[in-house]
Amino acid sequence: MKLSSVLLGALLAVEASCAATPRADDYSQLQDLAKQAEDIAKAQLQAASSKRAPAPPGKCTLQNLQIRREWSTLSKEDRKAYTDACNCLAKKPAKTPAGVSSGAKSRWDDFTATHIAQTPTIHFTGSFLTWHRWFTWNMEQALRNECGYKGPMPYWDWAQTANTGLTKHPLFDGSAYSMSGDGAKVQQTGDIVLSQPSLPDIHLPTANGGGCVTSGPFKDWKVNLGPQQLSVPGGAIVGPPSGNPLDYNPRCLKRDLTDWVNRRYANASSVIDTIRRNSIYEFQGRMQGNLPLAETGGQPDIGIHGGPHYALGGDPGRDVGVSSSDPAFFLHHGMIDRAYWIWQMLDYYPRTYGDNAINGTGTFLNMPPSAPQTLDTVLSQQYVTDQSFKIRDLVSTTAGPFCYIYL
Ligand SMILES: *[C@@H]1O[C@H](CO)[C@@H](O)[C@H](O)[C@H]1NC(C)=O
Ligand SMILES: *[C@@H]1O[C@H](CO)[C@@H](O)[C@H](O)[C@H]1NC(C)=O
Ligand SMILES: [Cu+2]
Repeated sequence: MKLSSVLLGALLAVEASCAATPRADDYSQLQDLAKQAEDIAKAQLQAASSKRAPAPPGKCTLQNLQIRREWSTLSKEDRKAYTDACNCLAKKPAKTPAGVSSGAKSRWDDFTATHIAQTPTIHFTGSFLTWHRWFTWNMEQALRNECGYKGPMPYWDWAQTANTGLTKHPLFDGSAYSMSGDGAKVQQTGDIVLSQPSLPDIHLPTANGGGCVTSGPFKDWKVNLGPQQLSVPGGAIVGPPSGNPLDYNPRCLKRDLTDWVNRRYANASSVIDTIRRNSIYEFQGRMQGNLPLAETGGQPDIGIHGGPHYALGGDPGRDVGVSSSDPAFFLHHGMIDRAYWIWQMLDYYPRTYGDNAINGTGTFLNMPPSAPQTLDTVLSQQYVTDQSFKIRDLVSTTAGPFCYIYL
């Protein structure tokens, strides 16, 4: 308590001194906030260990803390090790019973089947941030424990790709050290149209891809499940051919890397504007693009969560439930989790365990209406893992099962 108020005081002093000096651009503001978050997290771990009590087994310390890093800062070898592990996991047998999902053929598909099945109870709910934090961590653990990957989950910094252009960035340049690049150019006619109750429709342009990914580590990747609700050019929404998104429907990975969408919804200012929101309601609402228009400057928005999903484009990029079948999903959710972590660290206790820690019910936009979720709500990710956790155990990146921060 005492420590955090000292840190908060220091933080406010930093902010005050910033206001007096010329204003840094939004990207460097974002890096400054990340640095503050890092310092606060490390000071907390330092304080916890300075009691000199032997740490209980499994406890997060400065010694075993993992640091998650942005893709382009990894060595080529480390990038290759990551994509090799993804391809390995896509060859391991599924744990999901065929009676639950006949299309789940691999361990990777266990993740997507879980994400599809739970889509109505993990998006626009109280659990959105913690569920996806744990999901991303479960992928990191599967890559490490089942496929020999040694590093932490990398992340996609959309504020960078908004500047460089997606295909110009090492993440999506299509090389052997990327997450593969754009899809082949196919004819796409009409916009992508997104609808939400009580908000105007949003029209997104298409770009220069739309077809199968042609180079890099994932050129032979298979999307086995879905579509569930795939937005296609012209405004239609396409469902599964069999009627069940968990059925087997193998197809290539399609992308339509769309700089316009990345720049419009997930540039550095969008990230800053999200992190500067005070309440969890505004923070996660700004992130998912479901705040009332009065709170988004009169323009409907899809937020820093929706923006990069639709900037990936294609199939499954434009399909909420199946989106985790594009390997880039987990790097996107790494950055979502990084924004959540930075936001939490800037006012740690209230935003982690206190009255600003959770807001929302257990159903998509509260449809159908359901009870508010709390820190005692239990989350499951069967058949990704047999473990289940209370949300309370998933709110800190340095407690519960977790021990990581971001650079
Ligand atoms: C960057 O993000 C801000 C805030 O979301 C938005 O208003 C602005 O239009 C975006 N910039 C571009 C170039 O689209
Ligand atoms: C979330 O916060 C908003 C704004 O404070 C509030 O109106 C709403 O009732 C809260 N939702 C739940 C489920 O508590
Ligand atoms: Cu999701």
